[in-house]
Amino acid sequence: MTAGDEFPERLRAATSDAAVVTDPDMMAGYLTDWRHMFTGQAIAVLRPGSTQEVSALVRLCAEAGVAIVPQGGNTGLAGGATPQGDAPQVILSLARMNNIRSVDPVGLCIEAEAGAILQSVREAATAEDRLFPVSLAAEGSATIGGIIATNAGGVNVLRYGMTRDLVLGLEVVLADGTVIDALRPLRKDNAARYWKQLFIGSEGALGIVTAATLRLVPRPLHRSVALVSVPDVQTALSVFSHAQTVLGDALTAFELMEAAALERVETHFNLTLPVQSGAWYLLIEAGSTLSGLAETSEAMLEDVFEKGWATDGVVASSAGQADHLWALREHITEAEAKSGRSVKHDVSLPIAAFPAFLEAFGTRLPEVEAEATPNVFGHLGDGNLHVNVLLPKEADSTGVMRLVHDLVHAHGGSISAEHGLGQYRVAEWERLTARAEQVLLGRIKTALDPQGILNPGKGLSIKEHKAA
Ligand code: FAD
Ligand code: 2HG
Ligand code: ZN
Repeated sequence: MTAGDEFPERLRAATSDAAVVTDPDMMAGYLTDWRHMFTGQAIAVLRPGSTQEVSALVRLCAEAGVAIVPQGGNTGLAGGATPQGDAPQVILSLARMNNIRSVDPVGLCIEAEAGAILQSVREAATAEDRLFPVSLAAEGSATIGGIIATNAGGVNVLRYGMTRDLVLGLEVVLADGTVIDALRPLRKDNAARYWKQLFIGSEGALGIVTAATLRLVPRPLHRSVALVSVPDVQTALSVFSHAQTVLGDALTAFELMEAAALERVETHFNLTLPVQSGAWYLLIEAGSTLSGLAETSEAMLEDVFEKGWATDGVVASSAGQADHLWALREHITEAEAKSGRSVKHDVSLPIAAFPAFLEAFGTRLPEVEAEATPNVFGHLGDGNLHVNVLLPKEADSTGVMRLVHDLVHAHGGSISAEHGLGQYRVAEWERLTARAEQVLLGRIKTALDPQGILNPGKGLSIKEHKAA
């Protein structure tokens, strides 16, 4: 991997010493992903302090034909922020660009730089009695640029949509270094056509997000959180349907977890499950600015018990208890990581298809890998479950992944609901995505990044997808 020994010096000369890291020890943490599945190589880690520096660095990389791997908090679960292959490349970390520039509680928006930590943005909104709704277990490290580049979901999609639905304005640096500044906080802007949407969810393969104007919502003052156990997923869907009927727009989260997933949390963390005797558990949250929520939520849960759907349950009676119930849910990913090797499947399906899908999965998994252990949980209300599988060290993961993705395909679903393709799912995406769709995306890629220097080897940047 080389672009000439003097290349880092040229980058430094155009920016500053702080913006170009070449010390191997300082670079190490940027070269491996959160799951420790992928490790790549890079000439340098670039840490620009401003949009102008990002532009200058990208321009020099484009001239030298050096590929750029954008990186935010490095919490992605698909290896998208880790260099792939032998081509000369640099990591471009947005970490130093972490200012929250303004919060407008009347216009309901917040402007932040790409490296701003999601949790800080949520706290800045709360300080003005507003809510930035994207919430996920990695929010203490994930960045605004990262959630935009992955179109992150999280636990509030049911009510507020995915990150895409919350971006009003964007500032982006294109593959040739051009800066597009469109941080306008407008809710209605047909003059901008649709270009912003191209960058959201494109995993750093079309441009580098340097700042964004995000939509805020009024902060629900009343909150109700319950954990209930149900015997099966079909029953979970009955509870979901009833919760929607009774709570309507107030329903903000409807999460499903299998018992074994929570048992792993209890094993690895000091957290105790306050509900017993379920094969599956539901974490249900409702929020409202209006009073009367607690009564409505309790009435809904009483119905659920009367109908015989729930076997046990608890309603949080304090903010601390609510946080405890959420902690059980939010520690599943880390408990899985502590349990050994796993194959992750980030599946979305038409929601009614889940019972049949999971039954087929349960029957066929042992046929493919006798030692496999499922770890299923996720955002049932969004039609998105993480159908993860724990495997012994030596077992072959390809057959398991193919089984799950073939079932997803057969049930009309998607193999990446919220985590993205990264380098983890590219081959499967190519296998299962219609050629015409791949060529369409190749044309967009070629138009925006003709040299193919933005995040090669991840999703959109695959050479074969370039239009002939
Ligand atoms: P990174 O990991 O650094 O990068 C992710 C991708 O975005 C890469 O392709 C990278 O090249 C690109 N990128 C990063 N910054 C920029 C930029 N400024 N411009 C252009 N491209 C950029 N995800 C969910 O959707 N829902 C969840 O509920 C969820 N829960 C999680 C829980 C845990 C414990 C962990 C570890 C991860 C979870 N994730 C979840 C995945 C991850 O947190 C999200 O994908 C997050 O959006 C990544 O943000 P990041 O700043 O860490 O991005
Ligand atoms: C969640 O829903 C995240 O907690 C992570 O999307 C899922 O670990 C996973 O596979
Ligand atoms: Zn998730």
